[in-house]
Amino acid sequence: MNEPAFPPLLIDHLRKAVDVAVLTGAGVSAESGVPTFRDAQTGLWNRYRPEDLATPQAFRRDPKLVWEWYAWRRELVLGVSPNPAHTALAEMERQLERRGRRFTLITQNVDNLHGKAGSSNIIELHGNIQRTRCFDEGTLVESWPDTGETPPRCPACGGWLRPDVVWFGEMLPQQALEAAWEAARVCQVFFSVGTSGLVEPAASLPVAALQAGAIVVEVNPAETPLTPHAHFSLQGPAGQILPQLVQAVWE
Ligand code: BV8
Repeated sequence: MNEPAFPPLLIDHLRKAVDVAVLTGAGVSAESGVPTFRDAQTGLWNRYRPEDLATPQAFRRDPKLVWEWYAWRRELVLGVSPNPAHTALAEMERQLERRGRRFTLITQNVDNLHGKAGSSNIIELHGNIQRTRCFDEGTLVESWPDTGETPPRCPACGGWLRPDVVWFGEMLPQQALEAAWEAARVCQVFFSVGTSGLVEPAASLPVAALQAGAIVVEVNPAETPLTPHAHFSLQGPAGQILPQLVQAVWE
């Protein structure tokens, strides 16, 4: 007889769960062809570390370089599609909601691929690369005149425009962070998918779930600081594991 693909206890927890929360990181978009942060940055950008570019200091020091890095990433993610990991998470949400259960997707990613895949209850902890805001006023800006300047200028105040993402050393959006803590505290099952668990405060969400008594499931081909604490560690690519898990539990 074939080994069950998943521990029956995990399947049982998921079938009984009223609230399920998922935290995703760059690994969930890896199979869409989006480089993760821990991979060497491909092409033009392999001589910079993200931590050295994704900061307000880097932007003030060289706004053109930082704007161009994000423009390159924006183009890259516009050209890729959600992979089976994204679609499985959207399906998990549908399966739970049709049973009157609750599903919350908390993402560190700024690539908009969960939204493209059909997920709806998404908490964007670190913003979204498809949105642009004024560096000085903080207001979202949908369009701006092409003056040939890089970065472009805010039409309202003339200040620089920047991507609507959270940089290192910047506070996370308060409402998003509070909703994420709440989801981690109330859920019965918490997934950590495709994240190295090195960036705070996102990395503390699975710990908060553990402390609140949730079953924690990690989906990652590699070990992370969370692995020894997770109840279930599903080692492999999310694009393979998640569709199989959704099928085993709900179909
Ligand atoms: C904050 C948006 C309060 C932008 C990102 C000292 C000074 C100042 C701050 C700090 C400090 N020490 C610590 C901090 C806090 C700091 C921090 O955590 N630093 C780290 C480096 C130690 N955090 C912050 O600054 C946060 N703000 O704390 O505010 C404050 C304010 C002032 C001063 C102090 C505190 C803001 C953090 C948000 C930064 N913005 N992104 C952008 O995208 O450009 S972070 C960015 O990097 C991502 O969003 C994500 O969070 C992180 C990358 O992590 P992962 O997503 O996990 O990706 P990674 O590549 O690391 O791992 C991929 C994983 O996938 C791997 O495990 C791999 O095995 C796996 N994988 C690969 N393939 C697959 C797979 N898994 C499944 N399937 C596959 N196929």
